[in-house]
Amino acid sequence: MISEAIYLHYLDSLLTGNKKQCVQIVFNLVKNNVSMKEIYVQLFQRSMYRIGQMWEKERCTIANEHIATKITEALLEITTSNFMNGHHTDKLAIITCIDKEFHEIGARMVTGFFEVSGWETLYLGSNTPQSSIISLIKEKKPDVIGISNNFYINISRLLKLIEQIQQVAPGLEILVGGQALSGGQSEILNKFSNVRYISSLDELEEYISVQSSSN
Ligand code: B12
Repeated sequence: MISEAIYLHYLDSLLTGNKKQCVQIVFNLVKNNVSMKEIYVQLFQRSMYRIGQMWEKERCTIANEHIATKITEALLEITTSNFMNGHHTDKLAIITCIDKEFHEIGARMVTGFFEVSGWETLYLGSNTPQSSIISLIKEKKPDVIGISNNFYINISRLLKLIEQIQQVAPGLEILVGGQALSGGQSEILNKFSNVRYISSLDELEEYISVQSSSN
């Protein structure tokens, strides 16, 4: 559990662009055996959601948000590397955002969970054209594909991508996450087989643990 004082110190450092202070706060948490999930959710996710609210109310600038995003992305890489433990499975996860989806921090977190569980991962990040995702699936034949969709405008692109994936790789398990489908919207995925909406990192952790122990 990350205390309110640490969170507020981190948020303030993020908003003032004090990367060194942010790094120090995260290093101290890692040293004190705080879990990767707690750092991801209680520090990175919470602060970025807060910055989203502030941005909406014009209580911070786009520049503040961009700086915070860049610091968070750097810290995500550093933090995840700290939790790698040499564990290895032969399973492959491809994690991507859909075409025209620019929010990639959630997808990076999801990749981090697969990485520390020993999976091979291919992380494509934001704004990936549908045709490239399809080619990669055909070439790499992953065990699972994770798709991130945060901006509601992109839901139709998500549905088209799922339809195409199911044509080229009928049995492939598809995980979908992100804020566009939170709050009950994920029901539109019920018509697809092999598609699972994952609403939290707790649920993702559970999924990976079950899959990692199966052949
Ligand atoms: C940073 C940011 C940006 C950055 C993104 C940069 C980057 N490199 O990622 C930039 C500047 C590009 C941006 C652009 C825009 N943004 Co913006 N952005 C944000 C902000 C502040 C933070 C996003 C973030 O990193 N969150 C933290 C991560 C960790 O959370 P997450 O993505 O939800 O991920 C978690 C879960 O959802 C889940 N998950 C996510 N993906 C997946 C995938 C799988 C497979 C699984 C299992 C789980 C999973 O796991 C994660 C961990 O728990 C949010 C505020 C918010 N509430 O998030 C707004 C927000 C997402 N943006 C918003 C908007 C409206 C926009 C713009 C339209 C603004 C504009 N007018 O241009 C554009 C849209 C661009 C586009 N086409 O995508 C809205 C979206 C509303 C909606 N739901 O549609 C938000 C909510 C802001 C708001 N309050 O209105 N944005």
